[in-house]
Amino acid sequence: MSNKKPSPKMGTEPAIDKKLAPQPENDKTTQLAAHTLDAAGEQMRTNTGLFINDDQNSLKAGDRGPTLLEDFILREKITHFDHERIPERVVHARGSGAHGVFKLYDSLSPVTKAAFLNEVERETPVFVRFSTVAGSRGSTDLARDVRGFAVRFYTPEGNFDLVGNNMPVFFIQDAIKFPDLVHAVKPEPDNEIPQAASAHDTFWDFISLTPESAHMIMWAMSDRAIPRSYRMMEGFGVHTFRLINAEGKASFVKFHWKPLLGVHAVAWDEAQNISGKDPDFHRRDLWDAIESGAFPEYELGLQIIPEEDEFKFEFDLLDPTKIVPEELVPVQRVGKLTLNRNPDNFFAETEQVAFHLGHIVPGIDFTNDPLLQGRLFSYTDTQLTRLGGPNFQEIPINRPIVPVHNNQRDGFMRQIINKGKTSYGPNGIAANDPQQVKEADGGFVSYQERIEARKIRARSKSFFDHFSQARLFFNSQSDPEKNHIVDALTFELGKVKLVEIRERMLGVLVQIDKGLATQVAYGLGLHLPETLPANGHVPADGNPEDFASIQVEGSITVSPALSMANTVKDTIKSRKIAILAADGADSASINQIKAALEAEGAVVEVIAPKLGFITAADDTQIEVDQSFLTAASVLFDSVYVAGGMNAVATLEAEANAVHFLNEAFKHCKPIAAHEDAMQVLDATYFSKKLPPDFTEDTVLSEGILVGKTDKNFAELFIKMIAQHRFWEREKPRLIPA
Ligand code: HDE
Repeated sequence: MSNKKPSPKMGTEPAIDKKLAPQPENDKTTQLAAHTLDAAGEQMRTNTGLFINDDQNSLKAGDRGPTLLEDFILREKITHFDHERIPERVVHARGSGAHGVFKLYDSLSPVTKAAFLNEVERETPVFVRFSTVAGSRGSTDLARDVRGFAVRFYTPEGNFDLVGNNMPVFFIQDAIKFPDLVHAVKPEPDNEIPQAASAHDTFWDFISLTPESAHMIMWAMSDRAIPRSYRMMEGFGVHTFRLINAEGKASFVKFHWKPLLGVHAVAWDEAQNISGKDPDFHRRDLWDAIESGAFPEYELGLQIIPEEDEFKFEFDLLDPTKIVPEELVPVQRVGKLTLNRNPDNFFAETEQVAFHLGHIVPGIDFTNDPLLQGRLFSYTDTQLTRLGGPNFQEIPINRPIVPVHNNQRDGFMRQIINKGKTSYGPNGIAANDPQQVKEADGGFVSYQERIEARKIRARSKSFFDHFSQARLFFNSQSDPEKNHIVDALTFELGKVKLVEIRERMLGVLVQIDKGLATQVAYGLGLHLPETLPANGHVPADGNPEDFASIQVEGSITVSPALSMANTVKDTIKSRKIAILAADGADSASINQIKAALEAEGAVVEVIAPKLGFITAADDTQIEVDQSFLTAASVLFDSVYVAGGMNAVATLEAEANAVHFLNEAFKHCKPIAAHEDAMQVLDATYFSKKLPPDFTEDTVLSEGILVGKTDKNFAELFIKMIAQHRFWEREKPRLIPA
């Protein structure tokens, strides 16, 4: 294999920024380089190393005759092609990966002995895969869905995988229900419809009979399920884990990832549009950001709970349908993850990476969360089918950065050549090598939890409060966020064909919030039901009353940390802004606004009726990035309309430009225009809703700015973009979906 360092290459699609950022190396990427090939300047060979003279014509008996079986070059090429596909992941099939590094702020040795959480000077290599859950590999990125947020740390003590989601709770409390949940959400088995969507009968049938899903349903129907970017979503380990320090003292822990760009979403109508305009939207966004040097950053957050506080809360720490509100246990930010390198090869890295929440290191351990316990079995098991056998840990992306010695041998596609006669222990022939490792020297020892129990199939009564945190989540949302939840539920249940499922679901919602249930019922043309749905986890010989949901008085009723309205809104870094222009545009103001936005790290594209260049009023040439045909407002965060008499006349008459603005308004995006461009805004449907003036107050509440493009204008525009969206605009419910 060649050791040539692969040079980062641009994708075939235009990148956000044409300058390539340096793609840093770390211990893992250096290890991968030994397995990486670059064909630049090389000659073609068969897999056995033979130089190939003709790769374009098969071997025939005469140029019009039959192809000969003898043609081993043809056979090799076709055979390899025939077997290129592997099964996609049974869930989380659609995903995107990136390399990066994790740096700790301060040693966490008081709570954990994990080396990568103790040594401040260490840069731990990381590989991350973001994903949707329900869709196939080729499905849209913008489905309403949970996002996977799987992080592998290549530590000196082996791989630690934090296989989380962008929502802190889950639909079910026990792993035994996972196949049911996934069968219900996946396309229906008779006709394989719908793809990457939960808006269908089987999903809501299951959910309406599974009240433990109520809290997760609130998250899944919120805007968290349609993120603006993988770079703008939180991550959560979901389960309660354990940290263990060098003295053997354990604490409970919840893992969080906090994105430095804040948590932002798109609108549902926008999501549906993006699915058509650019179904790779999130994948492209991540790739382009890393290529251009706008490296995604997240802080690792820990909620640490002393072991003695296990029973201090009104919920059970082992219940994965519950959060520990940040107001009860603050999230301490302990280090930073930076994604700074795109993979060289999607299949070799992103597709073949095999995460497993069972990949832990000394200093981290599990709890008895029954969802967690079932996952411990599933992740290795699924790789045996997906990656074809027990040697998947030898695939370069899966290897730890430390050498592996043990007595496991053989199996399909074994890569390592183990020397010596012994593959067993104890052995005398090889001095009992490889040796077991003492705990004091880093050998892993499971946490010695004391357990005294009877073997029973049951669920703890402490898991039966299904609604108070669902209510906490709903109550903590801003008004626009609440409206979005109502709309999402009305949409999803509106797609359900069986009325009894809709009714049953209203019976769940009414237990969360009567106002919410009433609004959804209105949209569905139904009345709130008198009877509540049965609880799906009653065993065949169980008494339903023993399994009825219980209501617990929560110690807090509102948690500001749960609302995206309270997220970071002080940056426009990597936001995409469209400048609508045409021949005759005012170049000075375009250049000024472009420079001001780019200085803040935004990505600006000029969009015009055709590609090439526009000739500005002063006869200078301005390069066009996209034409109205290929661009779409849903692919941008904000829009500026250029001035210049002729340009404005063209844009006013250009249906695509007016549509661009109408859509940007509908999706609550900041809109700015040169004062000469007022007539373009007059052509939009929102012209009647333009604020009477463009003072700082109206601009920052309405998200529309028209004026002379000077320094003040640019500053205000930047503040507007940092706000992300002006959801209040939807309030009078006048915006069409
Ligand atoms: Fe997973 N999950 N899961 N899951 N999960 C998989 O493993 C499973 C759960 C999560 O980017 C599979 O390698 C069970 C919760 C992510 O490669 C599989 C249960 C959370 C990914 C599997 C859960 C997750 C997976 C499919 C219920 C958030 C993608 C392919 C007990 C904490 C990882 C694979 C990647 C993938 C099983 C529930 C996160 C089948 C049985 C809760 C991010 O093993």
